[in-house]
Amino acid sequence: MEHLRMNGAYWGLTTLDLLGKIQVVDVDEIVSWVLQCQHDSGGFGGNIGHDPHVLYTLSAVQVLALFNKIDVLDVDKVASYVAALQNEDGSFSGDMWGEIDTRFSYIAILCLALLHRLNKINVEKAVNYIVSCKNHDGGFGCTPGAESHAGQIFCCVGALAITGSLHHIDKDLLGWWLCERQVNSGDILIKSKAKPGGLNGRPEKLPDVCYSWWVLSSLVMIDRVHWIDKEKLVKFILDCQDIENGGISDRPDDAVDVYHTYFGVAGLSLLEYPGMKALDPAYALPVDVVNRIILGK
Ligand code: GRG
Ligand code: ZN
Repeated sequence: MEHLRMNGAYWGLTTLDLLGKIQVVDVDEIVSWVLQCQHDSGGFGGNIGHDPHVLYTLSAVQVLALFNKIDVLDVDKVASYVAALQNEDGSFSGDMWGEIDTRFSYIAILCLALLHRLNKINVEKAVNYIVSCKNHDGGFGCTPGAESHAGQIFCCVGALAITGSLHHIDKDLLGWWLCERQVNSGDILIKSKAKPGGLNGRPEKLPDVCYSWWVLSSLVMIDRVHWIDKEKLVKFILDCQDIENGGISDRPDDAVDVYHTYFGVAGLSLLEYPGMKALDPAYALPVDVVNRIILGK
């Protein structure tokens, strides 16, 4: 996991914050480590000495946002790094090597929104590119014509939500595709040895706890979360917790990891499970953090 330690920091620390336990960590130590991962270009690597990429740049900004420490950054420098990744057709590359993906569109838009620098990119072109990745089933893929996948749908819906462009979505069509991700019966359920109620990422795939975030947050953003059985999903997530060490796995009885622990807790938060903070479905940060940064509250 060394190369994606910055993502791991975002997953672990946001989980702690949702559980009301963020005070157990040493803020100065974390902020100092985050800054050591920054390059002269303004972008961040996944760890000290690793190449910069927009994926880790967003996680770095999100970690600093959790601690109300965005002001340790040269905001314009970070924003320039992100903005320079926009291509002529409105799409975004992930880094200097040029891979294009709607994940990077979402990441760039979210990162710039958190830095109050959306004016540095062509938002209209960015939105048009995302819309060009919309499929006939109502979902979105990573590039135009690519298969709909719940992870990409989250990115595209999130980016459209942040830019006030959700009118480009056919909410009933997409809501139908998304709610069909709940696996309640059939061969897939037998294969996964899981109880009904978990969500998968596309048709005929196994249910997995992380889709409790990718699918559910999308359903919340398009106001169709009541189209799935929330109680069954809560049971599925809780069934994936290792009650001895506390972590959550992708499916019952698998090994736990910090990624699935975060997205399990994030799903429970969206499901209004008692005892956790609310998470913003588009900004992927606790609602109080988003209110402080975006609304200045
Ligand atoms: C700030 C929350 C946040 C995210 C940043 C990185 C990113 C933006 C979004 C990633 C979206 C995405 C593509 C998620 C899917 C991840 C995943 C489980 C991929 C596995 O895909 P397959 O096809 O697995 O290997 P399945 O489940 O289909 O078998
Ligand atoms: Zn997963």
